[in-house]
Amino acid sequence: MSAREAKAVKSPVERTPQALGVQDRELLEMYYYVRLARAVDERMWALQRSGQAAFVISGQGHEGAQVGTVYALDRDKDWLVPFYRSVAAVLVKGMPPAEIFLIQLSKATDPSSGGRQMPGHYGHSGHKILSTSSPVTTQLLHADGIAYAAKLRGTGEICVTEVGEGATSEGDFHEALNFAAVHKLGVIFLVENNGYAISVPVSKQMAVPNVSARAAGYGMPGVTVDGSHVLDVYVAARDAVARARRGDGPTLLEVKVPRLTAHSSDDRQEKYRSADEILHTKEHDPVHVFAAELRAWGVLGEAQERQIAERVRRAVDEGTELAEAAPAVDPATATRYVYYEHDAPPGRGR
Ligand SMILES: Cc1ncc(C[n+]2csc(CCOP(=O)(O)OP(=O)(O)O)c2C)c(N)n1
Ligand SMILES: [Mg+2]
Repeated sequence: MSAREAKAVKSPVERTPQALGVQDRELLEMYYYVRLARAVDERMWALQRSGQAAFVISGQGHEGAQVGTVYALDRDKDWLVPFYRSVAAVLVKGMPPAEIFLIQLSKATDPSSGGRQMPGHYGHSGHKILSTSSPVTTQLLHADGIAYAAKLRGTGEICVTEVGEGATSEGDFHEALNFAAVHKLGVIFLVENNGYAISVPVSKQMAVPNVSARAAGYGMPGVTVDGSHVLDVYVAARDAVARARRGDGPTLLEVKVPRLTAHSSDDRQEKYRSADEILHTKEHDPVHVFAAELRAWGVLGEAQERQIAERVRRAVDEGTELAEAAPAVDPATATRYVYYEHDAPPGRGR
């Protein structure tokens, strides 16, 4: 075990999976998704750098926060209202890598928008993933709407929505949290705090160290967890899900995560982050920290590691091939869903 891994296994919360009632099978499934999300993300960059995709907005570093949280949902019944870094979240919710690459390549069969949205704007009606808008923080109000409808209809569905810490400065954040708390809605507000809003550090965004401190002002629990420790995220999310399911209302779950890439493929983070900081951020990489923890708990051996790596490699390669072979969008349909089409089939442009 390297010095970095030895440091990593000392979780601030010395809790074991057994004590928390989490089975090895569940931990290994979460680890698979963490690894899958990283590999899908790396492939997205390769597609962009080779000129096939226009743009990448990465989830690298956010995998532990998203896998730990979405894994706590009933993935068939509940809803996800994602943001642009939600690669891991949409995978856990059921979107296969091939569909992520269809979105990335803006193909006609892209399930989010048929090639109409920018890459990173995830949505999938079949998997109960709400379509993503470009203005940050609007999605929190959509999550409230979903949870309010579920409450009125008595369906028992709950909703996770994701947002960055910078976006919590928007007025929509206040409105969404206040409304959810007043009406005791089953929403989990997952704030993925990666320390930056593009180039703006969190210290210029807010005068409190943790976003979760704001929860008290709305009358809901606020929790801050280290996103490198996936088990800790999962346990916090499990508590929030149980509270929402009981009808006791929303939770503000802040997960501190490392931003392991530039903001997007259009950004150069070396302009505003020192080389030293970029290097040290890697110490919090959830892929390595979680793997070290699983080994220390005796959950992950070499054979399983190899098996998981092979499964991930196959899923990413097959997904890329499927997406690359898929048909491009027909330019003649560019205005579809924007303007009324007289001769469109029912449901198209009407
Ligand atoms: C309303 C609005 N303002 C500004 C932007 C441009 N913008 C896109 S992402 C972003 C930074 C958001 O930072 P944060 O919420 O911390 O999320 P992160 O990208 O760090 O995950 C900004 C300012 C936008 N999309 N919408
Ligand atoms: Mg941020």
